[in-house]
Amino acid sequence: SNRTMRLRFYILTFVLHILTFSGAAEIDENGYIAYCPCMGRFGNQADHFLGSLSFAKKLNRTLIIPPWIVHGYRGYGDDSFIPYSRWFQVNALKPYHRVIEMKEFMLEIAPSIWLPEKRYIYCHESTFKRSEDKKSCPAKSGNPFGPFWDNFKIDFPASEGFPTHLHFHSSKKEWDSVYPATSHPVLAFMGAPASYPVNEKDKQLQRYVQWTKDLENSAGKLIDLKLKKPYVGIHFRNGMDWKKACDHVKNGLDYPFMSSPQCTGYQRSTSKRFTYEMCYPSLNTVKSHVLSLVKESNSNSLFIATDASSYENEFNNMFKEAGLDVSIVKLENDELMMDLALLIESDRFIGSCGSSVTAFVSRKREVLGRPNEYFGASDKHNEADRSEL
Ligand SMILES: Nc1nc2c(ncn2[C@@H]2O[C@H](COP(=O)(O)OP(=O)(O)OP(=O)(O)O)[C@@H](O)[C@H]2O)c(=O)[nH]1
Ligand SMILES: *[C@@H]1O[C@H](CO)[C@@H](O)[C@H](O)[C@H]1NC(C)=O
Repeated sequence: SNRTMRLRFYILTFVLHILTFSGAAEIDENGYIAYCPCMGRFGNQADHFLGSLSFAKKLNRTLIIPPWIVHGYRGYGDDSFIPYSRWFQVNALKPYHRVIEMKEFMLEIAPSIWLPEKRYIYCHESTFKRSEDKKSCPAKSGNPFGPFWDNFKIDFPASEGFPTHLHFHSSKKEWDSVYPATSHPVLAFMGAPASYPVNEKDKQLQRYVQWTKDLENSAGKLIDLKLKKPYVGIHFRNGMDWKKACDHVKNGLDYPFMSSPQCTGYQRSTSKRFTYEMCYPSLNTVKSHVLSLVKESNSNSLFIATDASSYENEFNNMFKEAGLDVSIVKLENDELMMDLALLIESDRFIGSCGSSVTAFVSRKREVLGRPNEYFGASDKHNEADRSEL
């Protein structure tokens, strides 16, 4: 009947529509880069992401964007791999380079160019000795290595040990001569093809890391609701793990320690010494710095983000003694993304030299032309009197 004909026609058009538009994932003849963000928590993974993006651009291969690995209390369950697009816009990366999220790659591209039996994992030959059979990359041994690839049902039947002369700093030409895209369409690495902390030249790539509209809107609403502008944002680390890490710096260091180059400088010849006060500033140093910045910027609120104690009472007392009416805001729930967003939006910012969470904030502020300061890094606020702790 006429009706069935029409229905058939609609179904056919619908199917054609799907075929034409869902097949948006075109195959990149130049190949792909995949990696596990297997080192550290969010801040470290963000440093590695920028470096990997830069590496993919150098090789002119599409970067397969891995999910963030969230180290929750429940181990590595399904909710431990957060797609990049949950928090950030994938499209905002595209003006810089070609990218595809890992889930999409596995669904749309892998079936044509990365069949299960062709999934090689690439690592330095010297890494082989860490594997059980001494001739493969131990890509899936331990956490989060195994669970990460398992989450995408990826196994590696074979390993490619790359020669010692080849490393992440090698040129495109060198990489292409060892691994041409035609025979090696997907270079999958055990860890990020990048360094931590991120190279100085790649810091500016943070401009392409943009919140989703949803997250940006929520942050905006929260600022309108809770903060009185202008406001100072501070980030400090004072959990036990941080204190322990800083014990390695008791007497200061002349080489990079975690994210220290963000405040000591990247050039070895001109960089400042990384002191214990920069790593684990005393409460007095923190208070003195905050007070003077709040005064200097006529701020009405102080936003505090931290992994442990916020010293809210101490700050309240300090402002009261100084005769200042400054409201103190911190988020009650453990909301790292919202903390980051509110720190980025703050009028003035003081962070922790060694922290990669601070580094995420300060890089973004830098490309936005906003000022950054660091606890313990400016002599005028250092009051290394630790009696209050
Ligand atoms: N909610 C919240 N969590 C934080 C904050 N600062 C640190 N954290 C937590 O602590 C983790 C810090 O680990 P990283 O992201 O690796 O950053 P890092 O400061 O370099 O610390 P390390 O891992 O110890 O080197 C984050 O992933 C958060 O879980 C904060 O201001 N707010
Ligand atoms: C990189 O790849 C793109 C897409 O295939 C191509 O248009 C471009 O010319 C390549 N650039 C270089 C420098 O090879």
